[in-house]
Amino acid sequence: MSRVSLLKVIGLVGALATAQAQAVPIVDTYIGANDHGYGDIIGRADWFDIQRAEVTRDNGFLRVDIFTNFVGHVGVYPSLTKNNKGIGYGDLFLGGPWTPFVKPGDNSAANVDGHKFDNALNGTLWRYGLSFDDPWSQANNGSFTLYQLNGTNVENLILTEELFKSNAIARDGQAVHVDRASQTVASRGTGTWSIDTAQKRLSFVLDLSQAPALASWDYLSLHWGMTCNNDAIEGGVELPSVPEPASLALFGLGLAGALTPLRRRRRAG
Ligand SMILES: [Ca+2]
Ligand SMILES: [Ca+2]
Ligand SMILES: [Ca+2]
Repeated sequence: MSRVSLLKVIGLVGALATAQAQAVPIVDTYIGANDHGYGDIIGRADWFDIQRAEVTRDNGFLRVDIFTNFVGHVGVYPSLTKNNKGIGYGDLFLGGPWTPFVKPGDNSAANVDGHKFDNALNGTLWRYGLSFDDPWSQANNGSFTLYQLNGTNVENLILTEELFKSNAIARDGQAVHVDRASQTVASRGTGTWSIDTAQKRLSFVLDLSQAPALASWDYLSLHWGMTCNNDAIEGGVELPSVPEPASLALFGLGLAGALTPLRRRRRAG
């Protein structure tokens, strides 16, 4: 094999790694409880709609992009919230395989496809929370704390209704924040979030060395909503295992090693 074809092989390996690391999409078909009869969005679609998420795991990092009209609307409806800060960012919750609750005996699309009876008290167990250090930040970027969630959802989480006054209509029953005071949650590290106002995109980037389990899971489920969950997205993806840079380097070395005797033989001949 000539040097040129060796470069071709190495280039192909690189291309394969790049292809495997492409973003995996989740389209928002999730309704969840309690929708109070409104369906996907309670209230203003131009403030609350979530369209989709994209998950990328590559080079030891996990990136989750949420495409939502909520970008740029932190702080709306201050009078409806107990802390008078208005609607803020909910945390991003991650789990293994997605197992949303479906009410038996109801074949409606809202139940079967929209999971309109699913909330934080049933279905998927969330194992990690990417928890905003300031959920009401007006900045374009900031930090989150990564929490490992070791108890039940009820023990680990703050739910929608805990943040709102009794006259507010929100998607109550949904996961909003990690309960940082709970004995069942443990801080494991930090990461960064950012928004792109033009793209209406909220992005989370996490160094997976802080959560080795997340680096190896074949399936990943997620939940995100603003604090009222007037829209919420949930779903699961299958993430192809991506060769780590170290494995690729070893593979490259192996190829080079395998080729060396060929060159020597050729010279000797
Ligand atoms: Ca939704
Ligand atoms: Ca939506
Ligand atoms: Ca659930």
